Amino acid sequence: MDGELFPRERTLIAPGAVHVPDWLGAGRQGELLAACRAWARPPAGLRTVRTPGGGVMTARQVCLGLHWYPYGYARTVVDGDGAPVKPMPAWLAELGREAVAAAYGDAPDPSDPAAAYDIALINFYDGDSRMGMHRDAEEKSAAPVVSLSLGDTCVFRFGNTASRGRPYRDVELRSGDLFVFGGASRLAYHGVPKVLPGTGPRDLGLTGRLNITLRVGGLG
Ligand SMILES: O=C(O)CCC(=O)C(=O)O
Repeated sequence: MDGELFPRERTLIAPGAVHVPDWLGAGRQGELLAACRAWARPPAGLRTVRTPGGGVMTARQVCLGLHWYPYGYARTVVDGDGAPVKPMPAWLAELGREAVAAAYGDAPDPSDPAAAYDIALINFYDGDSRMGMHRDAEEKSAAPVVSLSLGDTCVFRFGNTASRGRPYRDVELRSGDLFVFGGASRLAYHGVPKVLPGTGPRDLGLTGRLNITLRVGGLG
């Protein structure tokens, strides 16, 4: 947001969980948004996700590298049009590596330094979309999850590894913010209880919110 009295600070939210405000500049956000628009097109484009229990996720999703569905990974959109998942671009994998370095700074992630980011989940929130508390537990790698936000601000709820309930912390994620969670927090429950409509940067040209999470699958 323009006109902030004090710059927002990089903050350790929980052990291994770091919020880096304004990590992506306006130019980088615009490039990512253009890429998301291309990825969202069919085949293997943006889809509505249904859970085995009959639930429907209000945030729509598109995947790169490997296709996530509740609750596993596949090479094709097994719960959609059946098309092969789009590839994970090398530049996006590199952005994941840079994000981890930015978040952890002088204390590099010890989980798997050679791990390459090979999966992206892109979530699109419009209207009243939100995401319930869940863990990212289908990966076989302990490498940190990298989360990038574009567009409208959201309340990101970051909890504990034992349950969906308290203790948790609510963090405001704005366009360009980075959030990385690894180490002791890699399997923490997290979710998005609220998106604040109309709060994104006007120049970006996005109505709603996009979140890009980068993960290391370790799935061979
Ligand atoms: O939209 C977000 O910030 C969170 C997304 C998320 O939790 C996920 O993709 O697993």
